[in-house]
Amino acid sequence: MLRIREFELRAEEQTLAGNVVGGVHLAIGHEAVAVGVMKALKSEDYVTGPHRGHHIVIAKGSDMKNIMAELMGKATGLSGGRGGSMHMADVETGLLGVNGIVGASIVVATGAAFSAKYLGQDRVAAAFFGDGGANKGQFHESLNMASILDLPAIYVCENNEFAVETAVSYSTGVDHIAERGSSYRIPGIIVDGLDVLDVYLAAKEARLRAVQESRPTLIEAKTYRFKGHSIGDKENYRTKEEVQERMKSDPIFKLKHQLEDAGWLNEEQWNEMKLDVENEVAAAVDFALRSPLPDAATALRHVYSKEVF
Ligand SMILES: Cc1ncc(C[n+]2csc(CCOP(=O)(O)OP(=O)(O)O)c2C)c(N)n1
Repeated sequence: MLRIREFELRAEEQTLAGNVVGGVHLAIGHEAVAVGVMKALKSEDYVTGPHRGHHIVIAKGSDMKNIMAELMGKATGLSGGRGGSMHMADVETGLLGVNGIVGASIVVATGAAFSAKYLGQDRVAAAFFGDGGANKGQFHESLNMASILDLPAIYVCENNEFAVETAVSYSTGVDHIAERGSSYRIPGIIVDGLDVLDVYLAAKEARLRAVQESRPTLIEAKTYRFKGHSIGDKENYRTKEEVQERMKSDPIFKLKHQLEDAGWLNEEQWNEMKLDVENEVAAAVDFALRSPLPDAATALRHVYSKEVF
């Protein structure tokens, strides 16, 4: 979670310095959701995510150097510098892509779960998406399909209370998105998305259900977006005081205190860990800044599945 937090802070800095191309949506406040779910998954499991996805890509195991380079549109980026912050994929780690199209992550993971079942593979597919994504047709179509076909899928809604400027209480016809699981005979589980252990336990149970019963699960992780929708958001739809208040539930400090109370972490170890993380992310920024842009002659590559140029 510290690695994600540090990455996001440096990504924000690099964006404001003009070194990043395209829109950037920070996941500060979402760290526990990605880490809790990924800890419960196996490395061979498939994962998809939405436009706000750096935390998912990092937690699934991609190298931060390539993630930062992708943000800067560099040839060494995870998607060769062509996708940017919102379109990263890493076949090596099972990340089938974060996606700028709201709702798209849900259908891709449903297809991946179908493939795993069809091929008789012992793997599951998890889709991350926001509360806004849960109001798209793809969400309902996917949950219905996963239910009738008994797919090993895990649907993880990161409910951060807003879709751009629209509050979930205004846009959503249920009190809890998890309730929607019952429309499709899918268990809908609410977890504290600011508590990594709560997320982990629910995800572990969901993976067991997927593997042993080939049945899907809907997890609604209640979290909060500590930064604007994207960098540059004026945040006129909420007050600074509200954000300050909610930041008291920072998931990283919650875990830090739990570890300290258990006697498993002291100040020295904490500082050492922070320093390691700062060095790792500084090296990623340096790598990205020094990397070349893609060769213009390759601009039309990857446009078609068959190389035609
Ligand atoms: C199909 C589609 N419609 C609209 C948009 C514009 N858009 C980008 S992010 C976003 C809100 C998404 O909200 P949510 O799913 O709650 O995720 P969050 O940004 O809160 O993480 C919208 C409407 C889009 N990218 N794709």
